[in-house]
Amino acid sequence: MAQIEAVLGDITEQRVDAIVNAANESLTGGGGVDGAIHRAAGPRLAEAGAALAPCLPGNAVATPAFDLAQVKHVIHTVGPKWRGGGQDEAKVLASCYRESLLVAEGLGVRSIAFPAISTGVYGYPVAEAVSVAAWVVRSMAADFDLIRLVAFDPATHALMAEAIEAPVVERCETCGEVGVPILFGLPTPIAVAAGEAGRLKLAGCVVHGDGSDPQWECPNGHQWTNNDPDDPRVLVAIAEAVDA
Ligand code: AR6
Repeated sequence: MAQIEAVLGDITEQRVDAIVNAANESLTGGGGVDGAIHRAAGPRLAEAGAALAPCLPGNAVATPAFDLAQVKHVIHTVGPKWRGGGQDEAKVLASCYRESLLVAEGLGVRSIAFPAISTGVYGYPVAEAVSVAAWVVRSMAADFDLIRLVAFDPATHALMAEAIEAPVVERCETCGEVGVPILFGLPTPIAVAAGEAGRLKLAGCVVHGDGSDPQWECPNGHQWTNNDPDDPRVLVAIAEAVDA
């Protein structure tokens, strides 16, 4: 299970296997953190990026880190532009973190640092953005040694520190009680113990996988789903229930 931390600093100064770049679709550089990474990595980064472009919002691709000697890989992802929140911005942003971690995993990366994707030029409200970031990295922490969220200003840093510690609280819409996550499939002995202790609900092996499966159950037996089969909060809740 990775250590997850929030630090205040410059992403180009992190000593990790991979850093993530908040890029644009051209992958040839830009302003903000993208500009800083391209300046530090040198002109070969833009050449390597151009060969892989375009990278659509929510996707991620890797290049070498070139002149950034303390880092092996730069993983480029393109965040969503904020358009008020009704254009699937949260899903695209979650995808940026998920896809970057999947690319990293494929490269054998054990430690990785992320900037606050989309919170600069792309205008995503910082509190909401770092909350999405924290849920996704927490849901995928098992595959890494270190996941670091790097803030460039103290306010973002404070929000990141809060988000990585935030408890999962999911309330039943029917009765208001706090729900526990539902785990499908054959449970491990530890999951059976967590189920017996009431920290999660064990369900059967019949899964539809189309978003209709319930994800939460309250003490009064109400079950519900938020219609997002990839909701990282469910995965975090299950991991924490089993780990407790
Ligand atoms: N280290 C860590 N974080 C940084 C650094 C740094 N050196 N510099 C800036 N930040 P932004 P976006 C923070 O605008 O919103 C580019 O032009 C910054 O304070 O870099 O995803 C691309 O080419 C903010 O919190 O990225 C795209 O066109 C965060 O990084 C567009 O901007 C993200 O700000 C992408 O916009």
